[in-house]
Amino acid sequence: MTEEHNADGEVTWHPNPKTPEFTPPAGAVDAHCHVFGPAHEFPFAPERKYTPGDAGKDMLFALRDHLGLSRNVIVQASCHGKDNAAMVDALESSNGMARGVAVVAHDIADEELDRLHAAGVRGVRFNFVKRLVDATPREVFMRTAERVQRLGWHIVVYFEAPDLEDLTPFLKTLPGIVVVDHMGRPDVSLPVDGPDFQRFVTLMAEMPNMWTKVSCPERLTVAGPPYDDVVPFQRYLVETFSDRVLWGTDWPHPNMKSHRPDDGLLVDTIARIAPTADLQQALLIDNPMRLYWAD
Ligand code: 0GY
Repeated sequence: MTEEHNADGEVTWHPNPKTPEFTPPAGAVDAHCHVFGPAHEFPFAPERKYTPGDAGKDMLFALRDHLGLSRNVIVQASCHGKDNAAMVDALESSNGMARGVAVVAHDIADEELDRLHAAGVRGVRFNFVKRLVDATPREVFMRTAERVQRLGWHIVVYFEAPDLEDLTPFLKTLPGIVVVDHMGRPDVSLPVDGPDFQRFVTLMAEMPNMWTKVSCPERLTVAGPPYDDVVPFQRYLVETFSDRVLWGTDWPHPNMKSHRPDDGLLVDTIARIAPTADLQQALLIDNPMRLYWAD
């Protein structure tokens, strides 16, 4: 362990990411990032499975500007449980340049959902990753999914590839738009055209209401930066489902142990995963604007 690691042995975010060589088109959206604390103001949840370092809104907005991005979608992370206060505070400080995805209890009051909507929340996240959260029964998630339809919210689901087969019937019955985090976390040591990744591709083809984030190469990679082993998976989805893909940094990269991701390098991968101006426009602007800033 070095000074770069926190008490849980996790590496912290990169303190001075490179200036990207790739210049994002004006108005580009980082559609998957988080805020952590600061803990003295926004304490972490007692039931959390990891304790990150403070990585608050000011750091996020400075990073956005450094990377040449314009907007953020801030996704409630498991370390803050169902207390969305840090995320909502960031939305309210963003001059309309950030939207949010919340984690809520099934019995949350309608008035509280309205308050989250007014702050800029446009989706709710269901986390199925066992190392991050205790399991929630599917019927509880379904009830929440039905309740947020009146607000036009979408559902963000986070699961790992081995769970896809079991989850498929549930995913198919979710109402509205369903956004899959991090491409369903494929095993990138397997071929892009092999049965594992193609199971996810087939589901995307069968479900016109399913979108995905071509994010998280830092966590999926076996080879390490510059993520040559993940880019083919991202590019495949961008080229096949160009109007249903989102991109995000995943800053501040919770639970990373292998290396400290450089967010400038992550921006540089965009040119490889979306090789034309039209694909970049869809991935970075048109798609996230349609999903998060339609109203
Ligand atoms: C991510 C991925 C992770 C963590 C969370 O909610 C979370 O704590 O999503 C992870 O550890 O894979 O999207 O940030």
